[in-house]
Amino acid sequence: MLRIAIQKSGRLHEDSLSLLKECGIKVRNGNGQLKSVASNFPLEVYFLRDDDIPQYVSDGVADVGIIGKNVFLEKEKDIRMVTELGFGQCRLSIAMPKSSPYQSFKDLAGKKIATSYPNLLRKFLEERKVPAEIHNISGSVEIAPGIGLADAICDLVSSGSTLFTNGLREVETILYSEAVLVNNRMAETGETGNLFRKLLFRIESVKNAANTKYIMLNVPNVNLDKIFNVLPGLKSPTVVPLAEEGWSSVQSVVKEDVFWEVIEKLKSLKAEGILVMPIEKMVL
Ligand code: PRT
Ligand code: ZN
Repeated sequence: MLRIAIQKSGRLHEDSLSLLKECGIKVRNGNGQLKSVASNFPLEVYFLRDDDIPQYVSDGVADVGIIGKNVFLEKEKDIRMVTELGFGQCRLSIAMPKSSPYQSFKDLAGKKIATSYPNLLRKFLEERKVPAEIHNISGSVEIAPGIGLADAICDLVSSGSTLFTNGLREVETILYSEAVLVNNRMAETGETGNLFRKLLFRIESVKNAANTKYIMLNVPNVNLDKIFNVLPGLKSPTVVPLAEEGWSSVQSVVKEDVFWEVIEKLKSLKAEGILVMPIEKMVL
């Protein structure tokens, strides 16, 4: 049985469960449950506070975990980061009251900075040889400057609206973070290792499919070569002749971020009947 620790509630909870679901693993998550056994994969799921997950994984109570990269790097436990998961994106930044002058990190010298990420902040300051005071607090870091507890903060930011409503502006970004899969050394050995590789294979297939679309279109044969340049696909596009003389149907895979650009080019090459479909899994 493979044991995975995920966040009990909070920003990573839903996406962690969704990822397991997309991997074809059914997990029931009742109210306040501490653990649950998947019905169709030998997986036990532990629901924990994200801060506790690194310890549980390093102690071997759980084999695998899903946490923010920020927590992985801050906790400095004996666990390894296996892969990024593409959700829970945020950044760890230093912010100061809007009115404070700020030109470079040198201006942090002598300042008191409130944070729940003392290790990551210390590293940032030490690397730049900036003598600043770190004030370690847990929770509601953003109110520290307003109540005179600190001159600056170092906290997670996603939309920036928390900083904005507290009259703060971001001055330095220490780390870009997202959810990551972590494990301990033992999780890669024996029967646990086999199950872990099975889970990882499914996760990679789900990740490969994310942000890609399957596209089908009809094109005049005279433009096929130009169309191939626009549509690289996995190996090469699939081409099937149409009943109508001089035309073919082309099928390929397109990355979401260049999608509209590709469509415009295809249209200018006289492509017709363009169909776009979501891809659920991509096994490479
Ligand atoms: O109870 P537990 O300890 O498990 O939960 P928690 O409250 O410690 O964590 P939670 O659920 O807030 O965050 C879990 C993980 O989500 C973090 O470790 C990050 O990896 C990731 N994440 C992504 C974020 C954010 N975005 C985020 N915006 N974690 C926290 N925030 C907070 C931030 O601290 C600040 O208070 O949201 C506020 C800023 O948000 P914006 O949108 O106003 O900028
Ligand atoms: Zn937490």
